[in-house]
Amino acid sequence: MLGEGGVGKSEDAYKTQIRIDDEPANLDILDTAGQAEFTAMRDQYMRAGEGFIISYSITDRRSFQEARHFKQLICRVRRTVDTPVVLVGNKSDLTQLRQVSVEEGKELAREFQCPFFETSAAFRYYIDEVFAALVRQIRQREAEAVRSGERKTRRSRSLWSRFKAPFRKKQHSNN
Ligand SMILES: Nc1nc2c(ncn2[C@@H]2O[C@H](COP(=O)(O)OP(=O)(O)OP(=O)(O)O)[C@@H](O)[C@H]2O)c(=O)[nH]1
Ligand SMILES: [Mg+2]
Repeated sequence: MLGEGGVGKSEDAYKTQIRIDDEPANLDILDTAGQAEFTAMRDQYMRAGEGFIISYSITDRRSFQEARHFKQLICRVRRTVDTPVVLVGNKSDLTQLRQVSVEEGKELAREFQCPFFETSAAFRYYIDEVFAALVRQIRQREAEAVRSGERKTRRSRSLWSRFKAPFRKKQHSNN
């Protein structure tokens, strides 16, 4: 979960198993902080993550402008433009406070070549769709990697485990 401070990332963060397209998917979501982050840490999780939800708030134009920076960071750290990403405009329930139009969101997603959703974490609108879309992107890349004989996905999984290891003790999850 990437995005400016206050856009609503933490409302969606959890670790769980869900079924997507009749196949189980283990979601292990890292809720990052929008502000005051150590760059070294950010580079680590950007390298380790399998997919990214870039979120902004439709009530905060600044957070929308920041979305592009997060995308650029991902590309730079991973040295590829081909990373599973979903763009999310959150707080869609706050229509009176809207500063970013649906069209602008769609336009940015076209630029990123990724799926786009306007969500309300508060009302759980389109949250499941976001995770399903991200998992589909990840699966698509995995299938392509297998076809081309790469073993990249296994490597990125172990990177993720290593990255998460120091945090595990603090969590109440049982692995
Ligand atoms: N109305 C409305 N409020 C929301 C929504 N999502 C989050 N909020 C509220 O927005 C505020 C910020 O949400 P957080 O989840 O803490 O934001 P964050 O992106 O995690 O922010 P940082 O942790 O500072 O990076 C909280 O008061 C949430 O209750 C939403 O969809 N609609
Ligand atoms: Mg947060």
